[in-house]
Amino acid sequence: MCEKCKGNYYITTPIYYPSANLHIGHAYCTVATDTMARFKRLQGYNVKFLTGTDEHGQKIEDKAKEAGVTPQQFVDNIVLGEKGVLDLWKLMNISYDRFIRTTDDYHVAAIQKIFKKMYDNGDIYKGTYKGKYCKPCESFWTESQLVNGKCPDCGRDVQDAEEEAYFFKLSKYADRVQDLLENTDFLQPRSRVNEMVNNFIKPGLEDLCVSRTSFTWGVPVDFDPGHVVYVWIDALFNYMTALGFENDKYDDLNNFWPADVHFVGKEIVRFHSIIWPAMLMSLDLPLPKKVYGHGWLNFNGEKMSKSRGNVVDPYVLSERFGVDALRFFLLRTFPFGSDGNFTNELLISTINVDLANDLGNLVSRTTAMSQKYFGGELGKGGESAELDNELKALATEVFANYEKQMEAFQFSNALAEVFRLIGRANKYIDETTPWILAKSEDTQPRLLTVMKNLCECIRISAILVSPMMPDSAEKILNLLGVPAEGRTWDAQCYCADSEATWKTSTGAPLFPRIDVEKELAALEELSKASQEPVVEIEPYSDEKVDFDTFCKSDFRAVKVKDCKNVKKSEKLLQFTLDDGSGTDRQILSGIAKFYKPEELIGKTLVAVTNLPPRKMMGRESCGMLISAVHTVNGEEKLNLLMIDDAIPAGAKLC
Ligand code: ME8
Repeated sequence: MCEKCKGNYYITTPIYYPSANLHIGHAYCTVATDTMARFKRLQGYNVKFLTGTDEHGQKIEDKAKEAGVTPQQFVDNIVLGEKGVLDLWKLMNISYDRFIRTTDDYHVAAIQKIFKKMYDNGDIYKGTYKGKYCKPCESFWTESQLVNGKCPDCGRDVQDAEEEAYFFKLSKYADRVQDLLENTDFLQPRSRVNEMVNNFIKPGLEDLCVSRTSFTWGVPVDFDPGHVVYVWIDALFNYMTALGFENDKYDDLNNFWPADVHFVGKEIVRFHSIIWPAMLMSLDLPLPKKVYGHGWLNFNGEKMSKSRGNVVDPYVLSERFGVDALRFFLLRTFPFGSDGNFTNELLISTINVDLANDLGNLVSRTTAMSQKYFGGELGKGGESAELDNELKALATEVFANYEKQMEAFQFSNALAEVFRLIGRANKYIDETTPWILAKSEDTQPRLLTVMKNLCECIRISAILVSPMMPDSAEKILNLLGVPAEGRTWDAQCYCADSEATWKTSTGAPLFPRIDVEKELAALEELSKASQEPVVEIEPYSDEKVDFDTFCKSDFRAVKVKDCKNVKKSEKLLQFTLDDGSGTDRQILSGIAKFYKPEELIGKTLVAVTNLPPRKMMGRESCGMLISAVHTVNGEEKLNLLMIDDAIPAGAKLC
């Protein structure tokens, strides 16, 4: 630990499955972890922020097979390829200190040693696995754990599984894990403790199957060929191998283990709060200080997935709104421990209200006035008033509350505090009316102090939002000309007295206001364009038609000699057709919505010619043209049946 540091701080995200479908929900946890890491660095901690990818397992093996590549090629492409995992974290400005891939050699070798150690100490033993397996979740379940016969985590079908396997003596640690959960702050938020104890521990913890033989894409058990280590054992130990546990690649265990916090999504709390501590207990290793189980982001009330279109694609969203605005939205809007409902309306209104109106306006009004009244140079001197003390007191209070909320991972509450100060500062402008103070020489000293107070409120707010919006905070501090020493955590004390000076400048609006209607329409279009179209066809008829009746229908090739719209009808087209008989045939068809008459002239179509003539809009129609009908995303589509022009008019179709 360096002398100036407050201490070491180790924080992790779950390591992601490199499937091609990373959406904004995946980015949520990593953005939150990044924010916490930046906050701790700001406070003066020596931070290690770990993220990475969880690359083994049957799911990956299957996907690679489908794609016709090796599993290693498959994961390499998704981790390192264009718009892959690494690109995404770059885009989202994720300041990780280390990135682990579970296919890294040092990790694989370490997992083999770890597995052997637990085998040697008797906590891993060989048996036969009989039960259910959920492939998408890579989870084993007993019959009693299933919900309506399906995987209790994802609700999908499970498969029967029976094979020789190694087991970890999870049951041996049930009491110790229960005690850890119930009697310490290990698992947060507290509501998750009951869920774990009541749903998993109290019904009886069974030993965990920790090896597989039915596929090969995993860490091989080196003392028993054919077995690969269960992917969750491999994945969970990443938190320690990335620090150098059982390998020489790194040497950070003494400084950073135990971890200060693992941030994880709620569906993987079970692995992190039951299996993970039990395995660490087996190896007599210190336990992480905390596991925090955050909620899920849903999209328009439904579980988020990339198949819902690219409106949940972080690339699309950050291109339209900016990375900082997106990061801010995720943290400001949804309490970290609960589920949240992501909607485009909410995203746009948060940007407009908080960022454009409140913060953006405060910065642009202040810097514009400082420029106008003082040429951007706020020198020494000034005149204070009672009102200033209120601002100062609020800034001090906000700072303390913010810190408390951040320590509890309550990012939305922490930001709400900052916006109390921003709102108060905007009101202070209205109360002090700088434009009136500017009119008289006598009120210049007061005007100077007002401007300095505003700059100070903005400086403090910018420091406090910097973990969430690093680039924007830097831009704001640059506009205020704040030197490096004024950007630190310790520079929080409110200082707008007569000695303070500022050199401000003006710039383009930081958060331009978004036209809600226009943007929503554009997003809707984008979403439609990116979604798999929903094609619907008419249901099949159960009613049978006898063969002889069907054969009576006279289908003929007909050539369009003329085609025109029928006056006063939006629907009808009037066709003059050559049907090979030497006399023109007239057919009316309600397809004007789908074709322009001139497009059809000369085409060879199919008509049923022996239907009784019908009158439509006073004109006779002798037959019916055949077309294909279906709907795409609820919209009716129609295509006339067009056949090869080489087929002569009148040819019978049978
Ligand atoms: O679980 N909202 O990987 P993963 C919020 N490899 N969080 C979401 C989300 C949403 N809509 N969708 C996904 C794994 N997540 C394992 C972890 S750790 C040793 C191994 C979160 O790629 C999810 O909750 O399926 C999880 O925390 C993370 O994204 C990675 O999910």
